[in-house]
Amino acid sequence: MEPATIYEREYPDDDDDPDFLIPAISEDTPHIPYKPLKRPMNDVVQRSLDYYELMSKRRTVRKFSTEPIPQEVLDNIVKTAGTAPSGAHTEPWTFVVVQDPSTKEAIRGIVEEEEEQNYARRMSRQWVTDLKPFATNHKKPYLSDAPALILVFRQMYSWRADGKKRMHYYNEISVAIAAGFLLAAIQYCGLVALTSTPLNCNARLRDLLSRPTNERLELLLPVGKPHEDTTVPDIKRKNLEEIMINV
Ligand code: IYR
Repeated sequence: MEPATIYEREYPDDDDDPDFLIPAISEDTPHIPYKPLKRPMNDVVQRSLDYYELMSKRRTVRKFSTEPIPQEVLDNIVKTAGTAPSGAHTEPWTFVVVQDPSTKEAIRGIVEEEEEQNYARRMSRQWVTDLKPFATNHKKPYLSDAPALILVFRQMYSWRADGKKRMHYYNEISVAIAAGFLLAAIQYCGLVALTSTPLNCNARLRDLLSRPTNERLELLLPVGKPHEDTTVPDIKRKNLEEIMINV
C-alpha cells in the first residue's frame, strides 16, 4: 500500500514485522523530578546580556595559531554539543576530532582538490562573486595549521541492538542544533572556529575517517586560537528590529 503521508515515507513502519513495535528506548523509562537552580529574574536579565555580549564577539576566522588544544577542552566542548536535544532522543551525531598531523594533511588534500573544482565550475558565478568579501579560495592552509579539526557527521539512521533499523527523526535539525551548541562552547572557552561545509567531500572524507554509510559529513570545524595576524571582514549583524517580530 502507498504510504499516506510524507511522514510515513520518511519514517516507515518495519515492513517485515508491522505488529511487533517496540520503542527504541524502554517504554518503562521512569520520569524523574527536574529541579534546576532557581535564579531571581534580575540575574536572568543580567545573564542574558552577558551571554549576548560574549556571543556577539564570535567571528569566523581563517588563520589559526598552531598551539595545541588540551584533550580535556576538546572532550568538554564535544560533551557540550552532545547535550543538544534530538528527535526521540536519538542523538544522531558523531564528532570526529582530528589532531593527527598526517590525517589533517590528508583531509586538506581532499578538500583542496574538491574546492578547486567547486570554485572553478561547481559553484555558480553569482555564488563565487558573493564570496569575494570573505577572501576565500580553494587553498586551505588552516586545515593543517589549526590544532584540531572537528568533523560533524549526521547519522541518518542507526541500528538497534535487536538488528532493527532505528529511525532518526528530525536528524538534520538535531545535528544543526548540536553544531550550534559546539560553536557556543568554543566561543565560551575562548577558542575560535571556522564553520566550513566542504562541498562534494562527504564520501572521500567519510572513507578516510572510516565512518559508516549511514553517516553524512555536515560540517568541518577547524578549532584553535586565532593566528596573531588574523583579520576578519568588517561586516555588521542585522539589528534586533530586523530579526525580531513581537506579537
Ligand atoms: N566551501 C567553500 C566556499 C564557501 C562557501 C560559503 I556559502 C562560505 O560562506 C564560505 C566559503 C570554501 O570553504 O572555501
